Amino acid sequence: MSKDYREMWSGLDMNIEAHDGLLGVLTDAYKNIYLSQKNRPEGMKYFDFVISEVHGLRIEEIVEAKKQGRKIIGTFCVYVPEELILAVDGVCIGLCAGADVGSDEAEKYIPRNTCALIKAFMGFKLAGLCPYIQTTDLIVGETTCDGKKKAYELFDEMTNGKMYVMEIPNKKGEDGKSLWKNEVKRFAEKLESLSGKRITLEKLKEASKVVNDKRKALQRLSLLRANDPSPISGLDALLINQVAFYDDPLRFTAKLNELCDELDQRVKSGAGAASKGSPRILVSGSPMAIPNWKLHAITEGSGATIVGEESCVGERNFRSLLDDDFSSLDNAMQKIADRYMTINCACFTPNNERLSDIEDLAGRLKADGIIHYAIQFCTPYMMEAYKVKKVADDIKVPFLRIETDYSMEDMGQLKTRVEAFLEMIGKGVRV
Ligand code: BJ8
Repeated sequence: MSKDYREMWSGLDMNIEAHDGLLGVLTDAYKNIYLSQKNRPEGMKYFDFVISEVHGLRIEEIVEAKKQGRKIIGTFCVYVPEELILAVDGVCIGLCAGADVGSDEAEKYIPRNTCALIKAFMGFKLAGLCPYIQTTDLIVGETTCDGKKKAYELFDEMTNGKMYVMEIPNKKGEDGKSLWKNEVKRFAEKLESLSGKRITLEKLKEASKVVNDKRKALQRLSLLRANDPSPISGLDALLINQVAFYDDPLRFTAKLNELCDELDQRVKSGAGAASKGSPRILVSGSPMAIPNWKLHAITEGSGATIVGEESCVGERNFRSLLDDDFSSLDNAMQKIADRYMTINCACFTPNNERLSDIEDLAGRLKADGIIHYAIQFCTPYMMEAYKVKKVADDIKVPFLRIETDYSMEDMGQLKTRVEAFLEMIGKGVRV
């Protein structure tokens, strides 16, 4: 970190000693997993810097924004419309956590067999380790999986009433869509009353451009990964997708486009993260919040390249743009509601669109294998793995199903399974 931020963290009521310990562990993990990679693009230096300052400079910026009267809105789901937050000049921050921290504390409130993502966001709060949660004015939850829904009730207590929950339907029929449009409007009103600012058509158009530009840059990165060799490792691409939830959106988009310019050149010269012809893997399933790099580290450490993530920290976040040609505010709310309904989360039933997405993506990225990743106890994605396997069988792409948590205990076992899978792909054996 560029300077000592302890005073700022104390002001945010964090546990400084435990936080120092966490930063030490994360710095070592980052060195081992990220900085040891070979042939990284120069443009990754920016993202390395962002990570080195993820609890430092970025928090300082957010604290400053707060002093200027901007509202800080924390979210846990890509269903929460970022455009609305930006339209009231708010700062939108993803709060999902990807490290096994504070689980013991979390388990005093929630069952042991809760998914690691939920345990982690609670654990980070209870252990006083997340400066983002501490800066928020509002934390937006959603009625997606049962674990999250019930956890938000407890999180509301833990954060002294900061929670606001959007109702997301379970089905995408006409009733569900109309419920969702009302929820989008209700959220817009909530943001207006919180910030004291009106959402005008002009503001919404500006905000939509910012978010669409970010999505376009992420789409550009995704398309570049379709090359053989991919000009960037899956680990680096995953990191960029994770940083997309924290960084200032304008700066993020500019830096990502700069990186993509460099990747264009790498494609022309045939430079890649791994050698041409190495196995290309599509990962599909539960989201991987920062610093959950486990599966990518194992898979790429075994000689494959991860070329895409059918995940909310990945394609589901940026796949569709918002049609921002609004004719009125009501029309804008409709278009926002429609755009978010195109996200194909396993919390919906049925969710066959996700299967088509996976088929399309596997084809476009020329995937040699699909690894289905579910966080242990994430029932929606664990259940859908069966149907995803059927798709993989239909398109004759080898399939591996993995369920794991954030601990490192099963690293050896996972590595053995992934290596065996890659070996089979290499031999052309169906699994
Ligand atoms: S749109 S995937 S971001 S809900 S891993 S907490 S599902 S038990 S995160 Fe998600 Fe929105 Fe859907 Fe995407 Fe529950 Fe599963 Fe845990 Fe999960």
